[in-house]
Amino acid sequence: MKIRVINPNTTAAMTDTIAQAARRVAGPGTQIVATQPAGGPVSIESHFDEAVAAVGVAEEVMAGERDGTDAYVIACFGDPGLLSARELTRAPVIGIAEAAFHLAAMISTRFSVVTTLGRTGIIAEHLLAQYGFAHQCRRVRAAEIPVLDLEHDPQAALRRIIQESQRAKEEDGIGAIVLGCGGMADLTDTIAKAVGLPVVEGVTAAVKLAESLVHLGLQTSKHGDLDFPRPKAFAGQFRHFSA
Ligand code: 2AL
Repeated sequence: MKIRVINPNTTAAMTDTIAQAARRVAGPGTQIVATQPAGGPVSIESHFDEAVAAVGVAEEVMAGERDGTDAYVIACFGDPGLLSARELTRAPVIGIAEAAFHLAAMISTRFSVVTTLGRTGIIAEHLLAQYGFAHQCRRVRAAEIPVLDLEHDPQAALRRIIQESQRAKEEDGIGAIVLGCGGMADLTDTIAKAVGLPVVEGVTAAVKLAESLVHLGLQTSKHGDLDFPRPKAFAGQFRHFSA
């Protein structure tokens, strides 16, 4: 089975981190194809970044359709372009935030999210409400590190994430931590050991859920709103999306 893991930002080093985490958990029959859009923001830390990145995600799904892809993972914690990606394929498409929330809710009654910057917390809160997990999540916390610090200053970033996770354990009355960034995919075990709580990370969670859906023969429903978009003309820089 071929799973295309899309890093929605354009930082190749982060795509590598995500690819390694995905390959570590993938089953023996699974090929991980890790990609990133040709254009777009180097990191996703705002609603604007997300809006631009969502177009890149759609283009990566279109490329995956020409490449015989069995499932897709959107490896950014805002799940940018998740529903539009689902319209473009029959293959399952899984966002790392939704994957992490589902698994965290299966191993705890309450969890907290530890993400990068405080200003992106609202994105996770919107997703928790949209997906129906608002009640299980006690708090969305921020380590206050820019996303690219995970690549440029990983030791300092790790210290801040562990600090915030420890605070979550002491103050939030939770059973598990959810890591709120694709770039944290390699930190799960270290944080779990340091904090003494189960730590759920979305890239690995999404790969295992994608494998499960493919094994079960479950595909994205084309009955209703997730059907392929109605063919139409697109103008200007989006001409290539025209039917
Ligand atoms: C993210 C993420 O996962 N990748 C990225 O560029 N921005 N979201 C986040 N909350 O840090």
